[in-house]
Amino acid sequence: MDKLIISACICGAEVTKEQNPNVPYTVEEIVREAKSAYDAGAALIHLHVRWDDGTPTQSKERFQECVDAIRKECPDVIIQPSTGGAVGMTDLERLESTDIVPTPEMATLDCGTCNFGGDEIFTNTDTTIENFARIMKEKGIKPELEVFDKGMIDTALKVADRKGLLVHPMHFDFVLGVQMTATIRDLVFMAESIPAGSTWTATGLGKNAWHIAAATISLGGHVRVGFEDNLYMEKGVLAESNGQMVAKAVEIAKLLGREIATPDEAREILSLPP
Ligand code: KMH
Ligand code: ZN
Repeated sequence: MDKLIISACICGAEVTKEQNPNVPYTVEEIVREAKSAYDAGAALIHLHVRWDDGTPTQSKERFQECVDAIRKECPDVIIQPSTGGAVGMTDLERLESTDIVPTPEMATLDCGTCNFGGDEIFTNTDTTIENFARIMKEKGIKPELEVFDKGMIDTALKVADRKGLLVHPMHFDFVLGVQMTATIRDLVFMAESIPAGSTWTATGLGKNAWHIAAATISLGGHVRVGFEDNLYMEKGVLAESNGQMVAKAVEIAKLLGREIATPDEAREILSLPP
């Protein structure tokens, strides 16, 4: 089994300080959270950014500022900007995060449209997916294929892979508990539904975070934890930092006998250039 890559989704676009005061908004807070995750064992930071008042943004300038500041504290960490942004953003806005310098090693590529709670719809048409895949391929960015259910794996293959827009091996992130239930049966179903040779990460939203992490570590997948997906260490106990959640994932891995990948080991596992 490969060493375990821990991704930290430190900020997100939806969670707020009202829900957990440790959710970062400012550049300083985002760097604090990235460093806490990195110091605890995260090899990869999945990055959204905010304006100081908490409003999510895909501003290229804000991404550049945050990435430059994170880089000073976490010199070798893999930084993976979101191209999902927040519900309602245009495709052009969302792609701004890929325009930073140097070009990011990875970025997310969301592979379908889904309900996002209440009246919110996170829209990713086939045209959007194809365009994002083409742009990432042209720029040499490895997409993390965000899939919220099995149909999105099929969509990624139909819309992008069959047109030669995805470089193999592919990397998927299973986001369970938004559109699809977060059961172990579903996790195994997802892991068995991706093309042979692909790598995968999984995350369980909210109360699903920890059983999905434990099962994923056992199955040989990689794990994503952080404020974007979950604000609690356990029922009723708010997380103090992303680092605290990464440390819990490290502890589970240790109990299960799985070693943790450094950023450079993660690059090798994900077939990223060294
Ligand atoms: N905030 C969601 C609308 C991604 O980062 O690519 C989209 C999202 C997925 O978080
Ligand atoms: Zn995200």
